[in-house]
Amino acid sequence: MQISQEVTRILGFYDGERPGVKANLARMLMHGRTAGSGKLVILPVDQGFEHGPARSFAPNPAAYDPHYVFDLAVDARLSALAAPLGLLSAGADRYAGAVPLILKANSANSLASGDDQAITGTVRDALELGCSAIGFTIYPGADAQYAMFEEVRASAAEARANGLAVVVWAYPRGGKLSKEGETALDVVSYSAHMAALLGAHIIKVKLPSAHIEQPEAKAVYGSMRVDFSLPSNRVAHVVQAAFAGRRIVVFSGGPAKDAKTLYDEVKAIRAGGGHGSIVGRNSFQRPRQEALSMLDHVIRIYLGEEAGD
Ligand code: FBP
Repeated sequence: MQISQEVTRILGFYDGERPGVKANLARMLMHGRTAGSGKLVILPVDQGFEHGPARSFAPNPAAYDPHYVFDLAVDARLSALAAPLGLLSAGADRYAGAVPLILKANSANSLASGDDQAITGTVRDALELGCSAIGFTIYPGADAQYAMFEEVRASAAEARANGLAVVVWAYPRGGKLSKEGETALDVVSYSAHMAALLGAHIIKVKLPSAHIEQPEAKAVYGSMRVDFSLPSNRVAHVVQAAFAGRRIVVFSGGPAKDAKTLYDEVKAIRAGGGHGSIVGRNSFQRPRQEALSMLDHVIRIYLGEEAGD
């Protein structure tokens, strides 16, 4: 297989990285419908941990079955499937080689009161499952953030030493952040930057709003003379915060929404130079055919195949 020019360009951003890590980044970037384009469309299914099974799967009960989500990722020809240990273990053998896997290695749950995480998977687990990458969530702003950073740094070092790429879900919350602040432009870009500083190869954030949370940042943003009312400019700013585009940044789908809203967001991600989407609830909570056609549309937007894009 030839690695496309665009993927070669992106891999060049990871100067000095181990060949195994680069090969695994290439494995995801050269897989599925977006192969070679430099874009990633990933299916994350860790919401059973984060939100509980009923909130996650009751809207489309077929998705309670791990094989269903493997089939969805394979049939939609996505770049990767990201999930916790148990879910991946339930399908990694049967679907070996069918779709790159990302082991989501820490998890929170909605029954807890604080914003903290447990380590729920290891580098050894990821290697045994044949994963391309290992993923961690950090909660910048949370009271437990420093312990989380240290855990991620240690596990990321071990992952890289074993040739695995590292994905960081950067989800600001807790501490002195307001609810609105969790998706504020300054806070999301700050979090993406910290994920890059922690050694993430791929950074996952929520689409930022135009709100600026930190009083100290307001003057700086005001002086930038960029129209941050435009979602694409906000995406471009987050990508800039991730080492001036030298790190892959993908944006989450969020709670289920109508298809047009989702497509408009994807158009903004593409226009702003984002590297793709990680779309969970908006895909597996829809009936299978509807999910496949929605993902097809998302991919066509990224590939520039949609009229008007
Ligand atoms: P969605 O597309 O369903 O938003 O999934 C992306 C994701 O990052 C999941 O991996 C994670 O479980 C979820 O978002 C967390 O969402 P929230 O912060 O709203 O609890």
